[in-house]
Order: sequence, then structure tokens, then C-alpha cells
Amino acid sequence: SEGSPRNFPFRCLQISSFANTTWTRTDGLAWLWELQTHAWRNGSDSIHFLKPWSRGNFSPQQWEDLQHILGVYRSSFTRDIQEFAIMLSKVYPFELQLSAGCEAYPGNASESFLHVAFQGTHVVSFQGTYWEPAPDAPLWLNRAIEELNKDQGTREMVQSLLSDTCPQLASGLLEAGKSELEQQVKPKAWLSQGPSPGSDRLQLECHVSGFYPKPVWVMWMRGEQDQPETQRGDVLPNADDTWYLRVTLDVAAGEAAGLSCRVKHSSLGGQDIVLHWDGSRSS
Ligand code: J76
Repeated sequence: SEGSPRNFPFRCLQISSFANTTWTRTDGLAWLWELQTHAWRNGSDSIHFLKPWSRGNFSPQQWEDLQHILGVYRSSFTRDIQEFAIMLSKVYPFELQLSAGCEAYPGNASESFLHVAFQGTHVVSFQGTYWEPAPDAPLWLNRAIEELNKDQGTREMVQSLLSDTCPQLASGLLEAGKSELEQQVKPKAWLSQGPSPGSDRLQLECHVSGFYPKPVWVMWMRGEQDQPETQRGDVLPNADDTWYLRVTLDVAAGEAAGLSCRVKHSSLGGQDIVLHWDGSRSS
């Protein structure tokens, strides 16, 4: 179907905050494409399933095994980093972010990745069978990476999680969640007047909400003519896995009449939403 890719990446994110030598927390979350499937909160010893299909095709035993591996990993990771922090005299506070996942391709092929960021900058990746520094990683990291690479058991576990567990989980999730991933939800749109940008000027707002998937086209128009001064906000998430976008246009008060907001989205099947500015509201 148009606009939606054939492949849906599965991403696991880890956010670890180290405030000082004693206070730390680690949270985990997983996404299939645009949909969050799992959450793993700091205090919790179990993975939270956010969708009815979040178990994919894993058996209860497989989930228990995976949870156990991740539980051991979480406490070992925290301890490792606290040791590195002393060894490298890293000053608190700092943040570590991990992004790991995979994407299955037609014909059993899949690609996996694991990247680590320190203070928001990519510093380490897992490549094949080893941890490797990122191209511009600071030199002090090499000592940590050397230590990390000495642990063959962990390297083998990471390798098997990335090349076996991840694609298996992702393809099971994809199968179970396919209809929700591929659903089309139509936007609703409405107009309003924003705060006046100056004397005799108006800010026209076009709100578009409730659509899925994310790609959307919204423009202020005069007839068939795009208004290039249209300002597009960020596409923001609603709480129900749909999206919201606000698009504005600043115009002279006398020029608002005849303007319209046009919305194109894959769910509308070519039947664009067109809303006309009601000149009487702004005088
Ligand atoms: C991202 C998923 C990784 C899952 C790997 C699980 C393996 C594991 O938990 N290893 C820890 C325990 O290892 C012992 O026990 C294993 C069996 O459970 C094996 O027998 C193993 O041989 C044995 O040593 C081990 O302590 C790991 O070191 C945990 C942390 C791994 C890690 O990701 N460390 C890490 C990553 C990036 C450290 C630093 C960085 C870079 C940032 C540095 C900035 C200060």
C-alpha cells in the first residue's frame, strides 16, 4: 500500500541515567515501526506488554528466559558502568542510551544493529562479534571497549540475541500485529484563529488530528495555489497511537478570505479534506 514500507523495523531502546555514585535508573521500551509494543520500567522485574499481540509467537517459557537474561543484564550493566565511571574518572551525572533491533527482509534475511550513545552522542556499536568504537568516539572509551571485548560469553549472548532472538521476535510481532500496523485511520481537521502576530494581521491555524500512519501533507491554499509561507509544526503523538499536526499561516487581516486548508493522507484515498476560512470569524 502507498507510503507504507514493506519492512517494519523493530527497535529496543534503553535509557540509563547515572545521577551520582549511588542513584541510577534504567528504563527500556520497544517499538515495531510507529507502535510501542513493550515497556520495561526501572523498578519492575517484568516486561510490560502494551499490545494484545506483544507476545508475538514466543512461548511463555521463551518470555521467561528472555526476562531472566535481561534482568541479569540490567544489574550487570549498572555495576559495569559504575566501575567504568571510576576507572575513567567520568564525572556524574551522565546518560547512556542503547538502541538495538532488527528488521526482517523477504526470504528469511534480516539485519540487526546495536548502538550506544554517551551524553547523546554515538560512541559504541556491536559489529558482528565485537564491540567497536564509533568513528569519532573519544579515546578514553577504548579502555572500556577493550574490557568489554574480553568477555566472550557476553559477546556470544549479544550476537545470538541480535541474529536469532530479535528476528524471531520481530517476525512473530509483525504477523500478530500486521492489521494494526497497516491500518489506515482518517484525520479530523478544524480551523481556529491563533494569537495575533501583529496589528492587522491574523494567524490562521489548521489542526489535523487522529491520523495513522504518520506521513501527512497539509497546506494553506488560495484556490489551487499552495501558500509557501505555511508553517508546519512537528507531528506530535496522541495517546492512542494516532498523530496530530498544526499548520499555521500569518496573513494580513484583509487577505484571510478565500484561504483554505488542504489535507492529504493515505487513509483518504485521494479525497482530500478541504476546509475554507470563514472570513466573518476574523473581523
Ligand atoms: C544489550 C543486550 C546485552 C545482553 C547481554 C547479556 C549478557 C550479560 O548479562 N553479561 C553480563 C554478565 O556476564 C557474565 O555472565 C554471562 C551469563 O549470564 C556470561 O557467562 C558472561 O561471560 C559473564 O561475564 C556482563 O557483566 C556484561 O558486561 C553486562 C553489560 C554489557 C554491556 O552492554 N556493557 C556496556 C555497553 C556499552 C558497557 C559500556 C558500554 C559503553 C559506554 C561506556 C561509557 C562509560
